[in-house]
Amino acid sequence: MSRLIIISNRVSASTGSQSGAQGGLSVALTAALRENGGIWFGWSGEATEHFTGHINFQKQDGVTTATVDLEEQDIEEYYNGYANRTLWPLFHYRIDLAEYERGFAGGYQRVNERFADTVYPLIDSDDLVWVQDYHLLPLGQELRKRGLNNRLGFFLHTPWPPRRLLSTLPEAEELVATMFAYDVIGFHTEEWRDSFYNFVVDEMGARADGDDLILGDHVVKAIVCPIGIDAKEFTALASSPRARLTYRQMRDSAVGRDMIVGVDRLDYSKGLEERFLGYERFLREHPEERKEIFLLQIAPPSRGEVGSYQKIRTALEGLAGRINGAYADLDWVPIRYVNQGYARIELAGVYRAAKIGLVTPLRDGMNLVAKEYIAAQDPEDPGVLILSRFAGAAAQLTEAVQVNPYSAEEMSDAIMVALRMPREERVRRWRSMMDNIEAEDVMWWMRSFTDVLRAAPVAANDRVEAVAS
Ligand code: ADQ
Repeated sequence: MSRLIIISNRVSASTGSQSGAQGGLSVALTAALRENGGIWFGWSGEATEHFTGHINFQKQDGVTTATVDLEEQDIEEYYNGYANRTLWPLFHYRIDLAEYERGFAGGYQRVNERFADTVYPLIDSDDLVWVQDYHLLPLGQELRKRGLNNRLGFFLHTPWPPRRLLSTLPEAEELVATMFAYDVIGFHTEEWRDSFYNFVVDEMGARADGDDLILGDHVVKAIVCPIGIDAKEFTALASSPRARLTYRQMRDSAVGRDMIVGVDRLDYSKGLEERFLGYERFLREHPEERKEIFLLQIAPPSRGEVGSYQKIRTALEGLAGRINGAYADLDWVPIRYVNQGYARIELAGVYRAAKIGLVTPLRDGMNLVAKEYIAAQDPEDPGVLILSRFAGAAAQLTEAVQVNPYSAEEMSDAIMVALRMPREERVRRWRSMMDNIEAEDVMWWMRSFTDVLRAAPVAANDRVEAVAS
C-alpha cells in the first residue's frame, strides 16, 4: 500500500501514553500514519533567525515526523496573521473580527511556498499526499508547480463560510482557485460542502457533476467525511483506574450536586460568553435549582498573541466573576472556571462525572468534545449532551438536546430538560449517539477519505502545467 504523507501546520504525533493533552486530531493522524506508514510534516512551533529548510526528523511509536522552524516574520504574518486573524474568524462567520492585510496574505503565501520547497523532496512517486486545514489551502498548488503528480487530498477541519461572507476576503477567488490543484477535498458536513460548492459555482463559474467540481481543466471531488474520535480508546480511558479516581474526586467535590461541564479551547467560536449567559439565565429563572447544580468550565487559553483572544479571556473572567458575585453563597459557587489543559484520561473521568455536557459553539467544524463526552458516559446511567445546532457534530448527534447557542432562553430551557430527563430516555438517546460514534470513528474517517483519494485518477503532467500557470 502507498505511504501517506500528511502535511499540517503543527505536528504532534500522539505518544499513545493516554496521559498527554493531545487533541483528537493528533490521535487520528497518528493512527492513520501507523496504519499506512509515511511521514507527518509541519512547523515545529519554533522560531529561527533565518529560514534554512533544515528538517528535524523524529521517530515516535513507528511514526516519522519531519518539522521545520519558521522565521519570526513568518510566524507573525502566516500563523498569527493570515491563519488566525484572517481565515479563522472568516471561516467561523466572524467577519467583524477578520483582519484583511496584504502583509498577512503575503506571509501566508511565502510559508506555503517554503513548506512546498521543503517537503517536496521527501515525497515518493506513489505516496498519497494529504494536506490538513486552513493554514495550507494553497500548498497543493505549490506542490503541483514543483512537479508533484501524486494523488493529492485536502481536509478542512473548520466550517466553510457562506458565499457572501467569503466574498469579503479580497483575494478569495485566487485563493479558492488554488484548491483545484487537489484531487479530493473533504468537509465535515453537507453544509460546509454546499457553501464551498456555492462559491465555486456561483462566484467562479465552476461546473458541477455529482461530487465533481470542474473549473477549466481541473476537476476536484468535494466530499463529506465527518471526523470521529477513537471511540474504543476513549471508552477504555473512561473506565481506567486513573479516570475513575478523577471521577470520584469530582463526585466528592460536587457534594451531591449535579455537575454541568464545558471543555473548550478558549476561543470566541466556542460560544463561552453566550454559554455563561444562558447558565446565568437558568439560575435567575430557577432559584430552587441554584444550589443543586454547578458549571465546571475548563478552557485553556490558546493563540494568546492574537488580540481577540486576549479580549475573550478578559471578558470571560469578568462574566464568571459577575455571575459568581451575584449568586454564590458561603457553601456554593455557581461557576468553577479553570484555565488549564488536562490529560485526556483525566478529562474522561471529568466527562463521566458530569450529568450534563454543555457544548455550545457559535460555529464549529465538527467538535470532538461532544463525541468524547458521549463516549465517556456510563451506559447504565449516562448524562445528557446539550449541543449547539451550529456545530458540525449536530448533523450526526441528532439525539442530543440541540440548542441555538445565541439564545439564553433556549439554553436555560435545555438545562431544565436535561436535569429532568428520565433515565430510560437518557439511555435511549445515548445509545443512538454512541452507535454513530462507534461506527463513524476516527479510523472510519481516515479510511473513508483515503479510499476516495486512492480512487482518484492520477494527475496528468499537462494538468500540472495548467494549474501552475
Ligand atoms: P478544535 O477547535 O480544537 O478543533 P475540538 O474538535 O473540540 O476543537 O477538539 C478539541 C480537542 O482538544 C478535544 O480532543 C479535547 O479533548 C481537547 N481539549 C479541549 N480542551 C482541553 C483541555 N482543557 N485539556 C485537554 N484537552 C482539551 C478543530 C475544529 C473542530 C474539529 C477538530 C477536528 O475547530 O471543529 O472538530 O479540529 O477536526
